[in-house]
Amino acid sequence: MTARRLTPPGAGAVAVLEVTGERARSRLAALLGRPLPDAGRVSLGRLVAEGETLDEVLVVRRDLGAVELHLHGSPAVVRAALAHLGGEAPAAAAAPAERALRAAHRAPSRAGARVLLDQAAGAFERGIARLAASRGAERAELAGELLERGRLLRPLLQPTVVAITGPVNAGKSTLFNALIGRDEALVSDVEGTTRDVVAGACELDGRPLVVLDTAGLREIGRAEGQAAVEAEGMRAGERAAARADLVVALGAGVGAPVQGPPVQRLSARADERFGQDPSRWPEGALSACLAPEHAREVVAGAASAALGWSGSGAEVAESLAGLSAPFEPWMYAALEGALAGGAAGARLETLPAELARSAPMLDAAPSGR
Ligand SMILES: Nc1nc2c(ncn2[C@@H]2O[C@H](COP(=O)(O)OP(=O)(O)OP(=O)(O)O)[C@@H](O)[C@H]2O)c(=O)[nH]1
Ligand SMILES: [Mg+2]
Repeated sequence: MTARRLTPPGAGAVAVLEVTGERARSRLAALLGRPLPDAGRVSLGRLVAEGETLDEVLVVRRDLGAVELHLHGSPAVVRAALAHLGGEAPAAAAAPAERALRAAHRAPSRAGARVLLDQAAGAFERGIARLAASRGAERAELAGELLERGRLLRPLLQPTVVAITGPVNAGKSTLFNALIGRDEALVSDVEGTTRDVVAGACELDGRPLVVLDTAGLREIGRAEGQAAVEAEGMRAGERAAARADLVVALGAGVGAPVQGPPVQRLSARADERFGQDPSRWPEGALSACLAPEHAREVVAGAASAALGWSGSGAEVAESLAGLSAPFEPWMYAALEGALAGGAAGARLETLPAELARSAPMLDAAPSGR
């Protein structure tokens, strides 16, 4: 019997261990002093070892056969439980359905979790079986469909990094706060308020984002003292923007255009120039102060245009319901590689086996921690 953590190392409200191996169920039942619940059921129990109660736990028998123990999330309790459960298992290779289930546990969006749960429930395997049963041009077509679904799914599983740039006082931090829904970045009418790159997570139209607020750009004279600090902040902002998936540039461009990611120019503080009624503002104008919800919509529209998104995350999940979709980055690369060789290519021949292979969990905790 061994156990492996399904939750990340460290303290938390709960820690979930998956218990597997020889006689795991009977030995676990002995530690709990009662039979395990039936498959698909949950029960409350006490984990007792050598007469000492380690924790009150939820025992979950998953349909896939594994048993989960949901402990309280103290690292000391988890260490003691692991010691009595046969130690921590090294990360084992898992089939795609199992990996999809694990990925669903930590999916950054509801829509993404929904598609992953479908993959865990058999959609992925059905798609691979169809692929395996096909030949030549038909297989290339099926692989093309899989790749297209992967492209739709990816922004639901991997946050899109959006950097907000522009001159000082453009309203970047105000927009940042409106997007993440909290007043986290400092806002003031002092030019050069933001120095560090500030990151915040949010969902926009059901897609997960990481938004970066950056230092405002302006010409500064001699780079000494405070000015040197501000100049360093501007450079940090430019580096962050160059690595982002999308740059939202507020106001007329000051400084060089960013290399790399697509840039959408929007005009902030629209109330000051166009009045109080958002329906009268030109396209791309926003006021995160006066109309934060409208500002979120404007950014969502800009992101969709630049990144080729169509529909909301929930609509994408709906369109993929019950269909197989690749969900790990290497799967997209495998599909692209196989398709690049054409319908008669050797990689298309081996593609079904390649996609169906077992692989380690991406988030496996290093053993010994
Ligand atoms: N009227 C109006 N004022 C705004 C709007 N957005 C921001 N402001 C004001 O503009 C000033 C600057 O806003 P910030 O969000 O701090 O601007 P910033 O671009 O982050 O500035 P730096 O960090 O200095 O580069 C503050 O006084 C805000 O209250 C808006 O939509 N309408
Ligand atoms: Mg700012």
